Amino acid sequence: MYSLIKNSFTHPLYINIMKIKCSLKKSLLLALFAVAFFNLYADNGIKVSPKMFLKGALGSDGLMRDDLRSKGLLPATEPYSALPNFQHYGGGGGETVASPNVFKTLGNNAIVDWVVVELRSENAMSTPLATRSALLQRDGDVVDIDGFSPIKFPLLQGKYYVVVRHRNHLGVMTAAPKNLSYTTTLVDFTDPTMPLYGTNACYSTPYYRALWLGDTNHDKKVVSQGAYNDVDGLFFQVIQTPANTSYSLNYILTGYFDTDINLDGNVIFNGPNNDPSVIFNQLINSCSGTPCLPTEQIP
Ligand SMILES: [Ca+2]
Ligand SMILES: [Ca+2]
Ligand SMILES: [Ca+2]
Repeated sequence: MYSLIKNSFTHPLYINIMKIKCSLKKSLLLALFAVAFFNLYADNGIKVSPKMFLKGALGSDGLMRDDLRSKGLLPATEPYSALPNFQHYGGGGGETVASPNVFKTLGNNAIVDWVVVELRSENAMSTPLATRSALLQRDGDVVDIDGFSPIKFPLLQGKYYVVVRHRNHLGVMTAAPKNLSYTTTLVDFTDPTMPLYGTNACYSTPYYRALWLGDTNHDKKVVSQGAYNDVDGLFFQVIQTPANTSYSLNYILTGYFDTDINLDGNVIFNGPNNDPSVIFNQLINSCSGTPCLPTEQIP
């Protein structure tokens, strides 16, 4: 009997079965480890660090003004979900600043406004896959709700078109999909050498680029006069403000409004620092010195 048991343990069939079992155990352990490792990174998602300028806020010092922040006008929650002609995708929307201290940072990293970062699959460039509301610093860095981290998307590593948008500027998209991974990738929309999708997609000089300003009515075009122009809404808003009892064209309406084209916290129709004048100035100096009517180039 003992010999029979001993022989069965040393039988080649038994040894082969044990080898297969060990090998399966090893494979299972490796698979579990791989899943855990993947989840660890996938939890954080792919990371992108866009850089962009808004023409309406950009000064000659290469920084954007942060008057909305310094005047206490920035909303704690992103404004995009409430906008007409705007939709969030893939879990985006409802982002709120991590702490009131985020709006207390001064200098180059002070917050200018809320923006939106959007990703599109390399196989479907016309369809948004995921959006995320984010914060824009004075020096152009687009950061997460904590005021400094890169933007995270719950997506797998791969190639994506990157889009950036602002509530009264025209959005832009990269001409080619970008390799995005679990480590941060910089996508610099201020760099005049980075190809963008479309023609005259943004204001461009040999030294920098900035998103076209002035789409106060959110129709993806900047129009100074005639049908569907971006100035009439501003005019009526100023005239119809209840506090403007004398219907003055020079009334200064203070607040967080899409009609505040230069983002200084005031909607001004007529007089010093008025908002329509920045649309007219852009029109004159628009496409390489030739006047053009900017139209959003995102497919
Ligand atoms: Ca910065
Ligand atoms: Ca418009
Ligand atoms: Ca203004």
